[in-house]
Amino acid sequence: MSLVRLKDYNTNDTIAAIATFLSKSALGVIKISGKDAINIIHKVFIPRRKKDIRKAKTYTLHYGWIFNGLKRGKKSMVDEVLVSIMRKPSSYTCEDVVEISCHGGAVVLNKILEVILKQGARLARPGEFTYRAFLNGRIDLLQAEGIKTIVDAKTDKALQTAVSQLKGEAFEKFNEVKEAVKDVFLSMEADINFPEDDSKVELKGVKNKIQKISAAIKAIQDADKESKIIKDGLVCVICGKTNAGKSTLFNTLLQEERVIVSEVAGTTRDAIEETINIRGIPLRIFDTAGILTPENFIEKKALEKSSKIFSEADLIMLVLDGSRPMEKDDFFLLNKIKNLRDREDNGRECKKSVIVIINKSDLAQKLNLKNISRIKGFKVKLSALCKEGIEDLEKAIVRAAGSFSGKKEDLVFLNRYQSEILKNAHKDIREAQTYLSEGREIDLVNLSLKNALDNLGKLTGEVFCEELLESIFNDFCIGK
Ligand SMILES: Nc1nc2c(ncn2[C@@H]2O[C@H](COP(=O)(O)OP(=O)(O)OP(=O)(O)O)[C@@H](O)[C@H]2O)c(=O)[nH]1
Ligand SMILES: [Mg+2]
Repeated sequence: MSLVRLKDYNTNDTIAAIATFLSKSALGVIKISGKDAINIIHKVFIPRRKKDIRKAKTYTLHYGWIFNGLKRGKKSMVDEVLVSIMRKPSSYTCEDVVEISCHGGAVVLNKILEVILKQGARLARPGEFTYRAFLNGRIDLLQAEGIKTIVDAKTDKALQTAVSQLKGEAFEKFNEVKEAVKDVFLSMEADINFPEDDSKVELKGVKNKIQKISAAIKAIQDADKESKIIKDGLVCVICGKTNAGKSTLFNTLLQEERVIVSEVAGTTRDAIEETINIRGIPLRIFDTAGILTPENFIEKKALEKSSKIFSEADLIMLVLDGSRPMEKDDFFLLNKIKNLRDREDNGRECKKSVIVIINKSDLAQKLNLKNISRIKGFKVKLSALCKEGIEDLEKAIVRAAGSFSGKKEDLVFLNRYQSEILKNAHKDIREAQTYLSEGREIDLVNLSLKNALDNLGKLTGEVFCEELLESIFNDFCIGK
């Protein structure tokens, strides 16, 4: 979809769009919003009871026919419909809104839309209805993001969180932080302007307040990260040496023969992604190549790909072959995971969960479990081939994901741009902290606080930011 610029969202005209899927379905809905919405429907609608639709009260339903708007007659009829009238300001957009419920199907929907456009409505751009709701003050930007998430929700949990965001809870959270920053900023400002005043700001108190603000922003950032997992899925990589049974496990989890499995070492070359829902947690699961010492170009590429996914994954599932003693490649991967963990302990890496899987439990076991005792993480014995022990793995996945999935009331959905702005606000606050601890001029501290205020204001919608608006509304579908 091409990028829509904010200037294209003219708010003076009347917009229309198909709001439902363009496929064979029982019902379809077309929305019209704007000052001419009711006039337009009047020109193309024949109510069964010969009432004037222009006089219809708000929140009323009208049965009748859409015709082509030219000549009334049997041939010009397009569809039998129900028209709902919602007058401003109590509508989705706060403007006059008309919704036409017609029969589903691409032809009829397109035909009705065409008739409406001919009467002077303009085809709505992505998210334009919601954009008008925002401009007219009915929703804030965080609620807009919440609406988008409701539409995109893949799991119950994502839906619940998005709904609470829609109720304005996220806005409250950001507003609280912003007010706290404003408080400190104003007290310092007063101190700069009236230095002779007795009420000199007490620096220790200020430091404490800023510390609290920093922690509050950090908490929202953590919640944002968790929410992204709930929304987009936990990125999970299946790694292990060749022939460990990675692809077999991948297929078993997917419950289909998605990838090729064979006793030839190096069967899987590419990284293959699928999304599955394990007990309510969406997993973006990757099967990767087991090759660790590439001998040709393809194998080199395969290794590069699996390494990249390994580094980006939230959850690592290391598959070991229980029917064989540990080998060089197993040790290599175990060490890689251990190093990662050590870096995490030093706070230099973001947290990853690890599940060590001892596969082929149906065969005689030759793997020395001592070798994996030093790895922190869940350990599961299973047979991917015989589908035994898969329940235990699922339980481990849920527990591993548990370290991500916080309480739903703490979560918040932000788009990438919003996350970036929040990150900048945090940077500003940390800068203010540094200046304070270095005993720098109050002016300098306040400059950082001012920047933080600006960034937080963008998130609450108080500060106009074109790029942010575009980033939100561009991602909407047309008709929302
Ligand atoms: N007995 C037994 N054999 C298994 C099990 N899991 C996998 N295998 C066999 O092990 C061989 C390798 O399995 P794959 O799933 O292709 O292994 P992989 O780890 O994906 O291997 P590469 O793609 O080459 O890295 C196949 O012959 C599988 O049938 C298991 O639980 N028990
Ligand atoms: Mg494979």
